[in-house]
Amino acid sequence: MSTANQNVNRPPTAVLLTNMGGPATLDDVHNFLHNLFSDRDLMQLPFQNYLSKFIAYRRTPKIKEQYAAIGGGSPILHWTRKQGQAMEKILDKIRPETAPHKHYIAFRYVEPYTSTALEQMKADGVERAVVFTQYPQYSCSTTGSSLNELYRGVSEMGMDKNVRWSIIDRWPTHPGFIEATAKKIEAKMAEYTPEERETALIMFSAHSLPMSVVNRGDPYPAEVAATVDHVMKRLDNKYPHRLCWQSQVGPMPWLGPQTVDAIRGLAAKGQKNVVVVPIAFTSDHIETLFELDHEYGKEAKELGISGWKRVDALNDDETFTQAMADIVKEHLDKNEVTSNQWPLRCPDCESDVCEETREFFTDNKS
Ligand code: GF9
Repeated sequence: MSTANQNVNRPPTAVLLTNMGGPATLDDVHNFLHNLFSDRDLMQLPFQNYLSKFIAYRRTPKIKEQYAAIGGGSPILHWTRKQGQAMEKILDKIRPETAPHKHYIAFRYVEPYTSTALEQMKADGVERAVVFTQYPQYSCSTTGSSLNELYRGVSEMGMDKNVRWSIIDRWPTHPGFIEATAKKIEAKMAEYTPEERETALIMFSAHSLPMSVVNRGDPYPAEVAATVDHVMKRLDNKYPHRLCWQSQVGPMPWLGPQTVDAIRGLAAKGQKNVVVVPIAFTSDHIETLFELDHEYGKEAKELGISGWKRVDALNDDETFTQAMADIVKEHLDKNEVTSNQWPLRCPDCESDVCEETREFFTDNKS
């Protein structure tokens, strides 16, 4: 095969999967939290070097208990590797021009850190890299933070000159992602009797944001709503639905309605059958496995929501890994550098890094 032969000595086309990451073991919880509260792209605290240590130290016991309850650690690395391996196999088939494709993983708060991924790419002699955020919807607190960290790492390691970079910065309505999500919902609905299904409603639940971030102009709430709208269209709007926001912490105002309040309100109105859909994360994580299953699931059942069900995360779902490969192929086919949304900073953004990161990933013409 001539195509295969031509590609033997070529360095791989890198597909860099970025996400926040989670503590793989209970011993990793403190470091994970310390890194999270040290992230100045996520939050600015007074005396952050000291306060981040203090907050992490104070919160570690409770978070450790939660991870203990879901099997002793976060499965995100396990699932991301599976997704990456499946994706690269499909990509080699559907896009032989850029084969071989190799996935790398850059987590923001645990190993493999961005610097680790960049070292691996350097060792492999990578010359072309596609950054593929694993958050479907863009938020400055998630994808924004990962890309700022990547920009810093690329500059420090001198990988700005000899690597051609492009980014897939969001994919909230990609048809493959919508299809995979809709299928997971249908599979859950099939567990009801026809009578139960008739009165079921869908509650989409996404991680909330502080209102200060929303009001700065963060695009995440609108992009999550766009995902929800596309999924509901795909389901022919067969069920009533609501979008709710979970996991808020601390005293400041967050985007609502809160998932837990919606559960209480619906229970009070006599709702029995509720299918909750985690919509902003593609693999199992503490917010679904602990918060939705253990905490809210328990409360919902106690309040009379006897038909409480949680839709499975996409994990290694084949429709989804095919969608991942399609997203990268379409990006490469279009010779895209960024989405059209990427260069526009939040109307109220005052971060210098956000400006530099945007310049870097925009000027770097493919
Ligand atoms: C988020 C997804 C996951 C300070 C709290 C003390 C801030 C924050 C988040 C979470 C969005 C989508 C996570 C802050 C400031 N955020 N948590 N943002 N965002 N805590 O901006 Cl999938």
